[in-house]
Amino acid sequence: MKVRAQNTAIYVTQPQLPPLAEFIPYLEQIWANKTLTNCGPFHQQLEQALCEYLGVKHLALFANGTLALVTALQCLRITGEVITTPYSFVATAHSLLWNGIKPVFVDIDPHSLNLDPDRIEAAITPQTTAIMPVHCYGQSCDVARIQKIADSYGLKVIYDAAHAFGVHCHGGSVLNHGDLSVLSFHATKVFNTFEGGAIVCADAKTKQHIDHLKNFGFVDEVTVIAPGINGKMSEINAAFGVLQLKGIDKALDKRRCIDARYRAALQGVTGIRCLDYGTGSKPNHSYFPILVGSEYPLERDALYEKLKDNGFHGRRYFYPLISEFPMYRGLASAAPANLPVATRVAREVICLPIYPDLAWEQVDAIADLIAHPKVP
Ligand code: T4K
Repeated sequence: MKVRAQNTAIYVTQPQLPPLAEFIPYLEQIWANKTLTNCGPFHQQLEQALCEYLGVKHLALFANGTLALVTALQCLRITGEVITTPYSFVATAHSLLWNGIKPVFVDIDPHSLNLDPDRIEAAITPQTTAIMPVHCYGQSCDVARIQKIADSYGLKVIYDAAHAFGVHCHGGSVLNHGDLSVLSFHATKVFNTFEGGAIVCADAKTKQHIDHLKNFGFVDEVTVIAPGINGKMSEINAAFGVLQLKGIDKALDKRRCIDARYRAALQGVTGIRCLDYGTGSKPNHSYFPILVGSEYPLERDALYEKLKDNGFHGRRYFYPLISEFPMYRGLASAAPANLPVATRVAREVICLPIYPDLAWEQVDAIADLIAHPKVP
């Protein structure tokens, strides 16, 4: 049976959009008060609402996650070398280069696909000032072990939590670990504000400093304390976020159900591995990665193309590895021999479509194509 997605292609994700009519009153408010940006009422409302929803003390909104990462590094005055993962979106390492910092790539754990704590210490040098792990696919890192290593070497920890909206571990928000955590609210994310991001921090003084840094360094009309950037989120984005937050639990629940349905259908398919979130953590099902091993009858790329031929556009996040891009591949830590697990996983992964509006028939059709590959 050739299973073509009904007329339109199915992509790896699709933004969650409330009915347009529900957004109109928010726009009317913006039009009425004429505050379009620079931390207006919706900006303040969204910061407050997100702190409550996520269970964090302080959160500073940004125009996108990349600017938030760049600013987080500025906030903690990070210099020298930073240990990070090659298995992420390129923005993780780019934020280091934008700050003149040298990324040092460390391999990932084969189960969580996050930075492997067992390998961090060997990469620490006198120039190391921080660790920047990623909660990849919303799977929480081994935050306890990473913190222990950071504490014994006097390093800062900045989590790239772009995928980790609403994720819990050790009984609370994963965003409360490390010195700072950075979220992305891009259109492709679990919670989106079209474009957007945030830095989560634990104290009011740091939050105030971040607020200055995202507004050119201005403290008042005539005082600039640092070479800050324009990282502010506009009122339209913030208003959309306030509205979007109302439907977030429902959206997360649908994702959880899709994840479970894929898992059940793919269980026992030789050569296909689904990521195991383990017990004790609450994931957000932002992605549904499968690893296509050598026992599967098709190569990863053949399966990827087969899905595409049937209208299902998965994505090979994160292939190529960051360390394979031209601006990184010359680093000693970028050598494939230093990153055997990440190198293998990047060649095995396909992220399957997952988003709240994905129909059950599509989930079943995708799983069916994978479970019953017709080998030529
Ligand atoms: N750190 C990590 C670990 C990240 O994953 C990211 C971003 C960042 C930092 C940086 O955060 P931001 O500065 O972006 O806030 C996408 C996103 O652009 C990027 O935000 C995301 N990670 C990355 C993993 O994925 P692309 O180039 O793969 O997106 P694109 O345009 O191909 O979209 C994927 C699919 O989504 C499309 O095939 C169709 C669908 N789509 C996309 C958009 C933009 C829609 O249906 N509507 C849309 O508006 O990078």
